Formats: sequence, structure tokens, C-alpha cells
Amino acid sequence: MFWDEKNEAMSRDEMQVLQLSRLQATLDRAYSKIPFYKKKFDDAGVKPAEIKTLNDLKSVPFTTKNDLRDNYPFGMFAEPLDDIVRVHASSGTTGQVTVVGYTATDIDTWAELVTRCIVLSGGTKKDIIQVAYGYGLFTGGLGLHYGGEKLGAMVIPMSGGNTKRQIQVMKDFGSTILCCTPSYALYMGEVAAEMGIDFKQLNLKAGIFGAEPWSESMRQEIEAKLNLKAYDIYGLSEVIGPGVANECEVQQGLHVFEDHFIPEVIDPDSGEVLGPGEQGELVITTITKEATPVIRYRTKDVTSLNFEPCACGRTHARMQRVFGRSDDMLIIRGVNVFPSQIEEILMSVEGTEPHYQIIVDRQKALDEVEIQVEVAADIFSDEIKRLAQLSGLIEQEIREDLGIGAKVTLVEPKTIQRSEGKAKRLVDKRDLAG
Ligand code: DLL
Repeated sequence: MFWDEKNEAMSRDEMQVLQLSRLQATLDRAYSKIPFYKKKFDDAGVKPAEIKTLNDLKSVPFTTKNDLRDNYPFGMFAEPLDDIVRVHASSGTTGQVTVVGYTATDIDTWAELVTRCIVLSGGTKKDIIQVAYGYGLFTGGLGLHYGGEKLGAMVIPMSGGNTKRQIQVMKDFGSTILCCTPSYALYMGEVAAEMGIDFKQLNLKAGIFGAEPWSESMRQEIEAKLNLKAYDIYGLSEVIGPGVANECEVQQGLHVFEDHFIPEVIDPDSGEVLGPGEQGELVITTITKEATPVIRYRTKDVTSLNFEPCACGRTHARMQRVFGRSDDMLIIRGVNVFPSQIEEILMSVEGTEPHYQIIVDRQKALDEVEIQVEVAADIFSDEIKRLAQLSGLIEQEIREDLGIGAKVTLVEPKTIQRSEGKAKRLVDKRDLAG
């Protein structure tokens, strides 16, 4: 099922014509209305009028999060504040926040794109959508909210937190779609079990989970525990919020809404554009956004693009599920590892629970990794010998699959902090150690 078949299934040729005209208009607007872009283009010797093909985009300079920070709060706005009807902000893990603005048209576009995401995840106007992403400056809550309303579904604006009440509402109102981070979905599963509520008796059919990396094994874990089909939704505030890409029923990558965004994957070191299937950093150019257009924005998210036709009938390119942010990539004795790859292994070992934390420290100039993972209560109360066997087995699988040595510590159930939003999987003590 499509929400907007004309735009979601247009031929590649039509798409490229549309993208080029929208790109040219965006470059003109950014150059004439945002001093930051004028200077950036001038410094690079690029004139918007010289961009005559999509391939020419390569010559346009990148935009980074630092650029947005330097222009805090409203320096990246292409429209006067009078015409801005909403702002959101993202804190990121470090430093100053970045602010993004929306005109009334941007809010409509955004709602339209999130509606597509819900339809891709099997939603219709008959659904009851529980939005448990945070409302506020974070884009998750209001993003899903407006998309659900545009679809004509019934939206329950729960926001994050208050987990027992979430479960009660889910049961009493008969929610059919749950929207939250995958780590929060798991936590809900745990709380429901404590409340004696069985998901088989609830009406949930789908989950629209995103805002943080999660592995395929985590998907299976959530689907089994919550008795629903779990879909991956991707987005970032600098670009629009949720609604940049979403999985369809085929679930082999997330369709990027290319009539609004041009995705590229680059080598993060050289900045060179990589081909389909090659893994690197995702770069996005918005081509319809009015208030805060971003040009070749470096997301730091690691993925690859696939332009092959999809069985669902959509022609939009698919991005592979995001492994993680390049910021979170660990380099352990020369080997690159993402937390989600460790997650994949932890989840595949019998006896572990889907709650873990990765602690990185530096000893004598070498990075050391400790992985704390919860195990089921019955295992934890077993003899020490069995626990040692299990941690030894996980260490061995990590060494064989990822090529790194890590110390695995099994911890008691419920000792790792639960998340109601984005989970903190990585604790980096290296800076503290100096
Ligand atoms: O997290 C927007 C969002 C809300 C997306 C609700 C999906 C659902 P930010 O707070 O600006 O915006 O964080 C954006 O989160 O660059 C990725 O690193 C990460 N991220 C978002 N979605 C996914 C996903 C929202 N599906 C940053 N898989 C992005 C992996 C994701 N990482």
C-alpha cells in the first residue's frame, strides 16, 4: 500500500529531473538568503548556477554540525522569523545545541513524510497510534504525532516515560501501533511482564522504532516479546526529524524519500562519494525544506545505499540500517567496531538478556573494552563455573566474529539502567583517564 504512489513509485528518470530542479532552487535560495552558505560557496569557488547535473553536487562543500552550532540560534534560517511557525533543537552528546526551524509548509511536508512512514509500516486510518517518543524540542513526539493525524488515525500523545501508565493505556485504549525507541520498547516489555500483562492479549500489530541504532537480533527479540512487527524509522533533527527514511514490508533497508532528500554516502576521511553498496558516512541535502535547508549535511551515520528496485514497488533508494555513528565507532587495537555489532553477538547467545553496556577505558595507551550484560535470574544464581563458561563463550564469539578482545562481565537482572528514550550503550572513560 502506498500513501502517495505518484511520488513514491516514479521512474528513476522522472526522479532525477525532479531532484535536479529542486536542488537548483534550494542552492539558489541558500546562497541568496543564508550568509553562511554564500560565504561557504564563495570560498569554495562554487556558484549555484554552475550546478547543472545531479553529479555536479559533488563539487558543493559539505555542511557539518559545527557549522550549525556556529550559527546558533537562527543563523541558518532562510526565512524571516515571522514566517517560522515551529522550532526544534537537538542537543547531541556534546556541546551546544543546534536549532532547526519550520515554516507552515515545512510542517505540512514533514507530516506528509511521517504519514508515509506509518503507511510503510502497515498503518491505516483505522489505527490507534501510541506515540511514546518524547514531546518537546526533540522531534520524535511531535513528528509522529502530526504524521498520525494526517493519516486520520487516532493518536495518543503519551510522550516518553511513565511506563506503567503507557502499558495501562495500551491495554485500555487498544493501541495498535507503538512508536518509541527500540530500547524503550524492550523496557515496556519488561514492565508489562511485571504487571502481569501478556502482549498476546493486547492489540499491538506494529512498532515504529528508531532514533538510535539497533541490530537485527534486537528486532527479533522485540518482536517476540511484544508480539508485533517492528519497523525501523530513521531521521535527524537537522534534516527534518523522523521521516527521512523508513522500512517497507520487505524490510531490506529503509526507503529514503528521495523526492525531498538527496542521499549520498562518502568516505569520511577523503570526502569522496562512494558507489552503491559501499559503506560510509551518509550525507543528505534537503531539496524542499524552506526554513532551514541543509546542503550536503554530514550525518556521521554509517550506512550504504541500494538503488535496486524493491519488491514493494517503491523506487526510492534504500539505505541499510544504520550501524551507528562514526563518533561511537570503537577502534580497538586497529579494529573498527560498532556497539550494534557487539549487540548482535550478545543477543545471539542463549542466556543473555537484551540489556548491556560497553565501557571503554585506556590502560597504558591501549584501549580496553568491558562489556556488561545481564543474564536471566536462574543463570545468575547458578554456580560460578557456569557463569564463567558463559562469559568465556561470549568473549570467544566476539574475538572470532569481530576480531577484538573484550572482557565480558555478567551482571544481575535489572542492574543496567533502562531507557525511556535513546539508550546510552557506550560509556567512554578514556578522556577521564587522560
Ligand atoms: O532521533 C529523530 C527521530 C525521532 C528519528 C524518532 C526516528 C524516530 P536526533 O535526536 O537529531 O533526531 O538524532 C538523530 O539519531 O543522526 C542517528 O545517529 C540516530 N538515529 C535516528 N534514527 C535512527 C535509526 C532523531 N533508525 C540521530 N537507526 C541520527 C539508527 C538512528 N540510528
